Amino acid sequence: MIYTVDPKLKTIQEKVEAGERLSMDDGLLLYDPEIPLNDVGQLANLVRERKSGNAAYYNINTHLNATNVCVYRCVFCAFRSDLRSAKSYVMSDEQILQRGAEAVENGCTEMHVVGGLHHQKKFEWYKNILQILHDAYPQLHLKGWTAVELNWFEFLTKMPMDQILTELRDAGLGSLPGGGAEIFHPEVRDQICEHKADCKNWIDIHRTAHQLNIKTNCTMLYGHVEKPFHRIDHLIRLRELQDETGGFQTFIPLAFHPENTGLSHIKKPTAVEDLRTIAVSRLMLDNVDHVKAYWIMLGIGTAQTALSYGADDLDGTVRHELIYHDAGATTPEFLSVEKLEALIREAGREPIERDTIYRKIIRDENDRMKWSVGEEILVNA
Ligand code: V47
Repeated sequence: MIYTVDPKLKTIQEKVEAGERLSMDDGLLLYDPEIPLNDVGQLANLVRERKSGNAAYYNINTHLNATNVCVYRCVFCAFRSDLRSAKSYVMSDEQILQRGAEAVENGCTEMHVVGGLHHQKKFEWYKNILQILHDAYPQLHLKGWTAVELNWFEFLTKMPMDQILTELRDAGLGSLPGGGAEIFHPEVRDQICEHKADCKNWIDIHRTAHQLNIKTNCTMLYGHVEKPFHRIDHLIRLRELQDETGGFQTFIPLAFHPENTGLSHIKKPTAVEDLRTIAVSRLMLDNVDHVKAYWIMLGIGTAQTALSYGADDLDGTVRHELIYHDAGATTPEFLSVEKLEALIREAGREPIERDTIYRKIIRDENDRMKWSVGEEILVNA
């Protein structure tokens, strides 16, 4: 049920109610500051509840960034390091396995594995990270390597992308995270990360993954030098690939955090901007099932509110997150399941634990994972 919205939104409201697709102009109007945020939010909430009802998803997960050394110097990134900087690190296989052990001990179902493009590491080093983790802890879903890393592996190996992805899948890769998308439009991309994978590379890599039946996520980094036009253009490009393949599971709008970056003069987006971007994304990406309010980045209060502005997922319990914390995020390093569920309930939603590919997890009385609805999965003994 929608209350009265601004008369300028009448056509958009009719389209949303009829399940019709929104255009570039519609997207730009939704970003007009004169259009009340709550009106945009109500429309997004309609779509959100149509897709997910009252459910709000989360998972039990952890991050692994095996190195911060990176050949690229994206101006928005506070995490990367030069090869010889005092800040640089490379984890050993033992340290990586230790993280796997810790993840399993904490009941994690997912490890989010990304990092820098190390000047001296070969494709085999990256593949081996998945292999050793998968061999030791097959119950952990490895969501690993963004399209930017995959594009780097293509450069290193000269192998075709389907072969790279097949080798990684054989080693233990479960799905791809959505990072590295930033803003596709070259007017912006050339200013913030001119050397790395461009829009065509990013889209082609995700298309290849989808063709191999590997699910992926997608993201947009907003709140730096881009304008609303670039954001809507970005969302439309994602929507077009999704029409073709249906392989995106969730969209994650990522708010720029300026501290310790080459853009530290820019102010972090406000909660109002965050909520509007989540709502506009939900409305534009009519063919993507889920929109994540990544609490690490948004802060807990905004993430809770976002569950009524289009988002239906908070990401996870999260441990060892570095990309946002290096860039000034003040959110906790970790949230327990009890805390996450309480936050979701407080926001008026029903918490649902999911695995990485959005199967509902059922646990037994000893908290051991028994089932993902739809398909039996490993018992987390
Ligand atoms: O690609 C880097 C962004 C991304 C900053 O797939 C920054 O489930 C803000 O993609 N301020 C990596 N953003 C994180 C990411 C992600 C996160 C959570 C879940 C998933 C998923 C994916 O973080 C990068 C870049 O867009 N980023 N530096 C910064 N200073």
